[in-house]
Parts: sequence; C-alpha cells; structure tokens
Amino acid sequence: MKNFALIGAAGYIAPRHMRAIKDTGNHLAVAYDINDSVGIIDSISPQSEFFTQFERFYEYAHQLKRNPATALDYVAICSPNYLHHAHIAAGLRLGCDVICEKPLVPTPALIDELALVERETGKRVFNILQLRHHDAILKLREKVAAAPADRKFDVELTYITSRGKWYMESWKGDQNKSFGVATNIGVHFYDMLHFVFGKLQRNVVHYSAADKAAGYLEYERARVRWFLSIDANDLPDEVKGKKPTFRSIDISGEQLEFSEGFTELHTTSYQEILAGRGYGLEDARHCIETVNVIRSAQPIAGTAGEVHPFVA
Ligand code: NAD
Ligand code: HP7
Repeated sequence: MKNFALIGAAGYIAPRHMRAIKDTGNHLAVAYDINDSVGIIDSISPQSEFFTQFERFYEYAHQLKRNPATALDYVAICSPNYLHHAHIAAGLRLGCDVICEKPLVPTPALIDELALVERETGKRVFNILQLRHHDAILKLREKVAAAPADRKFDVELTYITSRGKWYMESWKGDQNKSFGVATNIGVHFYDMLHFVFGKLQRNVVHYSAADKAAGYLEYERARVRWFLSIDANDLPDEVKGKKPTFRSIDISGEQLEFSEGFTELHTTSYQEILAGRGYGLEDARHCIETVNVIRSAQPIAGTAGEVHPFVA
C-alpha cells in the first residue's frame, strides 16, 4: 500500500483522485488546500490529515518520513495550472513521485526544469493524460495504425464543454492562471491527436477568444480542422438543452462521439502509473509544445479545406 498526499483537495477534480487512490488500494495520508471546504474527504478517506497552509502541510509530510510505514510515496496535484510547477518540485523534493493534473506546465522550458529536479531527487513526475485511456480513442489509434502507412486521415474535431459565467470569474478564466482555454481544455485533444496520429508538422490558429478557439493541425497521419468552445451556444442543435458537452471526431465522414466514458479514467490512469506504465515528462512534452505555440500564435484567415465549418 502506497501513502499519498493530495494538493488542491477542495476542488472539482480532487474527488476523482481521492477515489482513484482508494480504488487502487492505497492510502490518502494527508490533504492540503487553501480552501477548507473539503468535507468530501469523509466519504472517501475520513482519517486523512488536512491542512490549509502549505508550511504546516510540508512540515507534517517531512515528519512522516521518519517511519518507513508512514513516509509518503506519492504527491497528487490538483491545484490551479499556474501552481503545478512549484507543487511538482515541492513533491519531488519531499522524496515522492508526483502525479499531476494537466496541463502539466505551460512551456517546454518548464518541462526541462522539472527534468533537472527529477535528476536531482531521483523521483518521477507523471501526468494525467486520461484520453489516452479512453476506449474509443484506443480503438481509433488501432484503426489508424492498421491503415496503410501512407494514408493521411481528414479529421474534423469539435470539442465543446459548455460552462456557465462562473468559469470566467474563476482562475480558469484568468490567462495568467489557466493559460487560456486552448491550454486548459484543448491540451487534452492535442495530446490525443498526437497519440493517435503521430508527430505534429503544422500548427495554425484561425480564431482565438477567451471562450473559444479554432485552427488547423497537420500530423504525420492526419489533417485536422479543430474547434474548441466553452460557449453553450456552439453546441449542435441536436445536443442543445440536452447535454452540456459535445466531443466529436469526424474522420472522413465517419463520426466518433466520445463525450461519455470519462468518470473512471482517473482510476485507470492511477492503475497504469502504479504498474510502471505512467506517462512522464517526455510524454507530456508534445502537447505542451503544441499549446505553447497556439498561445502565442497570431490568428490568420485559413484556406477553405483547413478551416473548421463552425468558423467559416
Ligand atoms: P478547482 O478550482 O475546482 O480546484 C482547485 C483547488 O486548488 C481549489 O480547491 C483551490 O482552493 C485550490 N488551491 C488554489 N491555490 C492553492 C494553493 N496555493 N495551494 C493548495 N491549493 C490551492 O479546479 P479543478 O477543476 O479541480 O482543477 C484542478 C486541476 O485539475 C487543474 O490543473 C485543472 O486543469 C485540472 N483538471 C483536470 C481535469 C481532467 O479532466 N483531467 C478536469 C478538471 C480539472
Ligand atoms: N464542471 C464543474 O462543476 N466544475 C468544473 O470546474 C468543471 C466542470 P465536462 P471535465 O472546465 O476546467 C473538462 O465538460 O471533462 C461541471 C476538461 N477535461 O465533462 O470533467 C461541468 O459544468 C478539464 O481538463 O468536464 O473537465 C459539467 O456539468 C478542464 O480542466 C460537468 O462538470 C475542465 O473541463 C462535466 O463537465 C474545466 C476534459 O475535457 C477531458
């Protein structure tokens, strides 16, 4: 049984980590969040210690090291995106392996920096890239791998996860804290596209706003017109008022809807990490390079074949 700490325990995604720790037969020893609205802990791990100050959390984590039975093995991180780097480094320096939410860090330079800390500490960082464990995506990856190597797929990706007004008021709507919608939410599908279609060869942005973005990505095995939005008005008519999300990949006219099947993927991610098959810094590099370019790109008018129909 491994001992875990959890940073960012009061947030939206933290219960999925708590459940993953419990369901993989491990122990949440200590949780930390600056917000004390963490009663959810009682339903999953009522004996866990909890702190609202980093200093007290860190000191307690050090004390646990005196006894091999209580020493922390992993630190899981669910804090806002701009804090990942500092929290990952802190976890590694505590002598723990780290499991961190996406986007791991905003830039490839910070991946290099964390690689140094991995070398200094001998510990590892793992990133939650849960679309890589989604059944529909794994099937698609097999299909692409089985197709003739010179076939390039034409892909239209529409990713709408509608959010209310709270989103823009929260840290998620703050470019300095979330790094914007393409980084905060798009990072999932840029990683998935790379996982399925290989290396990125071209990256062009056609539209960029606080609540939506669109562009064209060319991979070794695919030409992708993409559209991302958190605006419910963008949901297709057949979904509007029925479901808040619409995640779809259209491949040469064949539609793959992959909105469902997400709730257990954190547990699968943990199972894979604990079995030695986790996704580390170098696995995260490609999607981080992609979002880093998209964040600084000047939108251009695309050609007809490259622009997503929701933009044109
Ligand atoms: P959230 O705002 O609901 O939760 C973030 C938590 O971090 C809050 O409880 C907040 O109080 C806490 N926090 C803020 N500053 C802190 C600090 N200095 N020290 C400790 N805790 C601090 O956000 P969320 O939706 O839970 O997102 C958390 C992370 O998970 C983000 O990195 C986000 O990108 C990621 N996320 C991933 C998925 C996924 O599908 N894999 C889904 C949602 C969120
Ligand atoms: N929801 C909340 O109540 N609070 C939140 O903070 C977020 C959602 P989905 P997920 O918004 O930051 C996606 O769209 O898949 C509600 C991204 N993950 O399925 O869980 C929401 O209003 C994630 O990287 O959300 O998370 C819905 O009612 C990103 O950080 C419901 O939860 C996160 O949005 C389900 O909403 C975000 C993926 O796209 C895989």
